[in-house]
Amino acid sequence: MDKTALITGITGQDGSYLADFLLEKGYQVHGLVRRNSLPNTQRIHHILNSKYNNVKFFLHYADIADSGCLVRLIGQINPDEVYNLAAQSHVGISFDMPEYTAQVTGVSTVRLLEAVRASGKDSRFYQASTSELFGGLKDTAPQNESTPFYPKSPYGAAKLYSYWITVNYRESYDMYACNGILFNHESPRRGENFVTRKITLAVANILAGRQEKLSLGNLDAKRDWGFAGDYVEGMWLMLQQPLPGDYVLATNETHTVQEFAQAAFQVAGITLCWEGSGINTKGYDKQNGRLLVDIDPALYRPAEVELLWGDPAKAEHKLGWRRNVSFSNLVEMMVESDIKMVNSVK
Ligand code: NAP
Ligand code: G4F
Repeated sequence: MDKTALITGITGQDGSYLADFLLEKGYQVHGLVRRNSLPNTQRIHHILNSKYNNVKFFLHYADIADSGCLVRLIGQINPDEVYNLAAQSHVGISFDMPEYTAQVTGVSTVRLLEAVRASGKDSRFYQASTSELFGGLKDTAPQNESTPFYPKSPYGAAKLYSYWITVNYRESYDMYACNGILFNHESPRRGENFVTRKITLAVANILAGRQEKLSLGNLDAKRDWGFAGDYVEGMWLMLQQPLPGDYVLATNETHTVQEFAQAAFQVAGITLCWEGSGINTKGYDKQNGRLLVDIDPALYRPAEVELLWGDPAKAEHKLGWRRNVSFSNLVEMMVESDIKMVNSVK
């Protein structure tokens, strides 16, 4: 019989790729969608218009902060696998909404775990943990499953609770529950206010004459950026093992925000040359001297994670997981997709 999966956060970047992946594998996929005043299903539009809709693909209105609907949904669907991807996932915004982030990104995980436990079914549980857990460690890199945690934001602190409550339910109730400690992963479906997508969209808009320049915050932060499509396979692999565990997924490479911007403009044929440092940094088009990148100090965070660089050796050895898309291919994929998208809008 086909397996059944429930995905919270199905309308997000990862949820949409995971739904594609599981449907391809023959799963029946259920997604939890929250009510919005405008449709929030753009990333799964292609599935809603496919042969899968209402046959193998079902959406349910619910909210991860509402225990009643979680208990009801798990009871109705009886999933073999539950992927908990829903979150207020923006680190910068978590400083503006710390209590809300604690509720949605932290406490909601125990709501869902309790709903699974109350159902009495042996659903396998995936928790979307994050490299932000390592946040404040400057000298420990690359980071792996044994690296100590030191979150640097309300988002990181909320995810720390989710990480440990997942481990706690595994140990206390013998649940098959896993944490995927995922380093940054991006794609053409990435939200527009994360730095990679903000950059690739700006390149496309500048090229089309629709934007004058790009303003960024901290250019020196380093991130380990992979492709989201590769990472959803790792989530699934974690739930197919004889025993549950916690795994880092990463590329084992790190790049600064400035390097990402340089590479993205280069895909569009623009070489940036840089002047100044810190908040006075400016990026000019080498060919004509036009100012294309500057710094908006308001985009700096109250506390910054300077270095993320992950070691995925455990996932590679135990799960057989590999990333397929390189840094340069990722940048190229995102810029090209945004150029196509911007050009298609009249
Ligand atoms: P995303 O694009 O921001 O998607 C978040 C999803 O959560 C969206 O579907 C969103 O719904 C949903 N959501 C938010 N609040 C909700 C609520 N109260 N009730 C129900 N659904 C709610 O994030 P992502 O990049 O796909 O990341 C997926 C998960 O992995 C998140 O938990 C994130 O924190 C974690 N993570 C991401 C990365 C990364 O680099 N992408 C790395 C490590 C961990 P709407 O569409 O309605 O907003
Ligand atoms: O793209 P970001 O907002 O991603 P961040 O903070 O690393 O968080 C993402 O990855 C985490 C995994 O490590 C996830 F858990 C989390 O859910 C999310 O998906 O920022 C990346 C870096 C930061 O250092 C930020 O300060 O870019 C810097 N940055 C510089 N200018 C900017 C900007 N970030 C944003 N969002 N916007 C800017 O203009």
